[in-house]
Amino acid sequence: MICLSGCASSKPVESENATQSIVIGFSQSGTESSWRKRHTESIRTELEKEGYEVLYRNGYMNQDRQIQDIRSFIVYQVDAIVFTPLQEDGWEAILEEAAQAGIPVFVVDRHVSVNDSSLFLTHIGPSFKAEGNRAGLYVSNYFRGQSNTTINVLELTGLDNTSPTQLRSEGFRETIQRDLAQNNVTIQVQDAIGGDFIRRKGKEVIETYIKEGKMASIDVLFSHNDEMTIGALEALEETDIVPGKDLIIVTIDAQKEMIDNLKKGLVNCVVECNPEAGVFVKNAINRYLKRGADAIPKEIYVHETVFSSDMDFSQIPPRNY
Ligand code: GZL
Repeated sequence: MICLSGCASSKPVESENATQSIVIGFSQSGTESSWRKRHTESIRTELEKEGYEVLYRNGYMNQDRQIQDIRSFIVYQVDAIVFTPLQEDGWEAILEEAAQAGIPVFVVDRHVSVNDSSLFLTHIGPSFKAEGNRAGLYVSNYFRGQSNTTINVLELTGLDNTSPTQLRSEGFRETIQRDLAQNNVTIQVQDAIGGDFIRRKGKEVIETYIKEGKMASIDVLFSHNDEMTIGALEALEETDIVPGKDLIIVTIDAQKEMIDNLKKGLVNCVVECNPEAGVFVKNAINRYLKRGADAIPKEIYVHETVFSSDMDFSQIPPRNY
């Protein structure tokens, strides 16, 4: 049996050279973060190790370009399409073209919003809502010992119209107020401002917030990804705010640079978003080729965890991104 949980998979039953003829079209959304670059490398490496030919296209964070890339895979008559959508909507037409051509689509990382879910075979990726839950639980636990106070959160959100942004926000709001009512502690999101998952925009948002004299009232920064957090830390260097102490910082991805910041005490909690999707994608494609579409679940979650300043840092696995 081929696992779908990231374990090594057996090669398809056919002869070794059977996979030589298999061509996979891989449309990636962009290269905006170290996380995204590792995500790309993980998928390409695992599929090529399996003997598949991978046609890789970078969408440069442009949906029209991604649609053109997918159309080129259809014209080329690839055997399968691996697709990491930039945003949630606007994919119905091109996915119908792939379905008409009889080409299975494996959606990886962010979700697509389509009326007909048969237009893609499966979604392989993180549980973004769980990531938000973990961030919120850290914050509610951090302030558990306090009473009769209000904690203000500034949320630095990712790209609009994407499932990580939507679900991380939902998950965070679900858990920030956990078990605090009895101590009369209120944790509230004072502002949620978009930084598009990009370092430069994360820095600009915090610089503006500082200029407007609002940063002093903020107790917690919840940032949807490490790139924006790095930008925020750069902006804070121009103030007397001590990150990790005056300002509690919770961030998502767990890029190496951010784990280093955790160890230095510059941030307090780093929620892992696992970019190592390659093995999961490879196993799902192998299973499809060997046993058909019915053998593939609609959702395949990648495993991930959370790191914080009060843990034994030697337990943090090396970061490949
Ligand atoms: C989440 C992924 C996000 C990362 C960011 O799976 O879509 O996009 O958290 C990246 O680093 O930009």
